[in-house]
This record gives sequence, structure tokens and C-alpha cells, in this order.
Amino acid sequence: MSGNSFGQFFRITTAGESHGPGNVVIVDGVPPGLPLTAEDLMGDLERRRPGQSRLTTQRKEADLPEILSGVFEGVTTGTSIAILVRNTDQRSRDYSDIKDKYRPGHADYTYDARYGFRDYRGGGRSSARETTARVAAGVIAKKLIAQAFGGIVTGYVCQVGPVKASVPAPEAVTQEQVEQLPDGSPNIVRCPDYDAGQKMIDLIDEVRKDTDSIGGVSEIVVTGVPAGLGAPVFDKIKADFAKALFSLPAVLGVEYGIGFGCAELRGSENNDIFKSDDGNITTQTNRHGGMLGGITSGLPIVLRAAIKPTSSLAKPQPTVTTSGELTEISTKGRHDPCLLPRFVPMGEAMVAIVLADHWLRYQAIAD
Ligand code: EPS
Repeated sequence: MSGNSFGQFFRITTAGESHGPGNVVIVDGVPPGLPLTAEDLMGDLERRRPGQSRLTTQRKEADLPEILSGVFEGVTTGTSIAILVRNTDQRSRDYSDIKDKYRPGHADYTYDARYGFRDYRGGGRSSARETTARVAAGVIAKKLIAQAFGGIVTGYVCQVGPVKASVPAPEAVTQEQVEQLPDGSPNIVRCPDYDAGQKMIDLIDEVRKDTDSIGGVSEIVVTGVPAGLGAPVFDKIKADFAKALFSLPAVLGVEYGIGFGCAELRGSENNDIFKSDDGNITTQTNRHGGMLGGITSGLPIVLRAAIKPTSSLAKPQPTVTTSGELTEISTKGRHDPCLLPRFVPMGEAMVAIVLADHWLRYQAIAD
């Protein structure tokens, strides 16, 4: 009803606001015996956290997770796992100026339309801060799919504004390539094509100095997925991936495989031809992005999400007040000039959660 839960067998429920005391996730359905510590959660939380480079919001949060339940002596018990990440660096005064104004492109107006009232501090529940909770849950999902079938989820940035990366073999991209440059320094834009990545950084710096923002595209790839995950009709795994990714803030488009490119092709050009590798059925190409009929084919899953430019801008823009008077708005505070670098761990988490859920559903039928 209230839209705070996602998944059927691997089910997450989040609570929390950007300027409240913290964000919480409750993860249901994790089988007993999975090794899990707070340190395990920290890697992806660190990749997501604000303040990680000049390309992101300068809000400083350590994002240290506290596991409140469901883990005993370093392994999951099979009961619900609650994780809390506290907020420590809220600056709610930044929002007092715009309390009665609607930020263009933000959810301020639609939250008022829905509830007649909103927590205006930092966007409340519509803030990307909520994704802290999902990323923590995503670590558990990643562990589960790695243990169950060797599934590995790797996301990266493939476009910022007009700058496009060349990534000829998405399934070969490693997290190390995404996180580090060849000299060992952090790859702050998370693009595995380092020449394009530098151009992306230059563009983000340019829009940042201009108090503006820029959009882009992230690609998320999953290797090791067996054929057969997903269900017909409404529970197609592609439909669940779409919902998972669209539920993240600022996502305006989702496609997989050849995506919208399929519109230009004939069937004979688009079909991936089957072949047999020592009796294992596979396809010569992967335009289908690892899913046919909403069920995994065993080929790598390749998804893309288009992310809009951050709507909160210091650059003045015309808008209206909550009572409809024309005015001007300039958002104070600390905002991402481009959401893409921090989107990568968020997108990976949601994709891993869908796979963990469908794996458990598959097991339920298999047993
Ligand atoms: C966000 C606005 C900014 C970002 C925030 C996402 O926060 P604040 O409420 O402090 O102005 O810093 O990102 C995070 C704090 C985070 O952890 O991701 C927004 O409107 O979505």
C-alpha cells in the first residue's frame, strides 16, 4: 500500500528521511548461514556515500552501518535483518528559504499533491539518501547470488551528457577497472573507458562551476546467471529489473540488450542465433541482454538506466510558491553536479536484489 517494500521472497523494507535521525532497511528472506558482518556492508556504502570526491555532493557522511538483528556469530540466522545507517551531517537551514517554493524537476510539488504536507528538509523521503538502505541490502543480495550461482553484478558509467564511453565487452568489465585507474588512484567517475572518463570529469567540473548539473547513462552487467530465472507474464524478471531501477531517484529510462535500438532492425538482424557449446545451449550474440520471454537465458544480463541531471540547482530558475505566485528559486546546499558516479552502487544493489528474489523463487519451485 505505502510503497516502502520491494521483492517477494527476498524482500526489503526501507524507512527514513534525509534529515531525520537515519535510514533503516529490514531484509526478509535471507537464508540462514550466510556469512555477514557490518564490515561487509561498508565497501558498497563507501562507493555510494556523499562527499567521496569533488564530482559528488559535499555532504559528509561516514555511513557506518549497524546490524541490529538477524546475524549471530558472523552468520545470518534466517530471521529478519535490520540495518541502521545514521544521518550525521544534515544542514536543514539550507532548505528554509525554499520551504514554500517548488524546485523545478524535483518531487516537492508532487509530494504536496499526494500528501498535502511534506518534510521539505532535503527532500525527505524522495532524497537519494534513502538509497543508503537499499545499498546495504544489496550487499546481502550480492553475497547470496555469488554463493548460489557465482553471480557477479558490475555497474559503470557509460555516458555523461554527450560524452559516450566505448565498452566493447560489457561482460569483461571488472569492478577493479571501474573503481581504480591504472596508476591505482580512484576512478572518481566510474567509467571503464578512461579517455572518455576524463572527458566526463571535465564536463562535470564545467557544469559544477556553472552551478548546473548534467545527466547520463549507467550500464549494469551480471555474469554467471543460470538460464531459467524469472516467471511468465507479470513477474518477468525484466519487468522486475525495470521496477527496481525506476524506483531509484532520477531514473528516466531503462533498457536492456539492444534496447531501443531494436526499433531499427529486421527480425533476421535482431535474432540471436542459438548454438551448442559441447551440449550447452547458448547464443552467438547477446542482443537480447540475457533475457528471453522475461526468463534468463544464461547469457550475461546487460541493463542500462538513463539518469536525469540533478534537479536541485544553485543556478536561479523561475518557479512558483506553494500558493501559486511566480517567484525565483536558487537551491542552497550540497548537491551532486552529476548523479552518475554514485548511481553505480545503487543500480547494482537493486539488480542484485531482483536476482536474489528470483533465485529464491526458483528454488521454491525446484524443491
Ligand atoms: C539529495 C540532496 C543532498 C544530497 C543527498 C541527495 O542532500 P541534503 O539533503 O543534505 O541537501 O547530499 O545525498 C545524500 C545525502 C546521500 O547520502 O546520498 C537529494 O535531494 O536527493
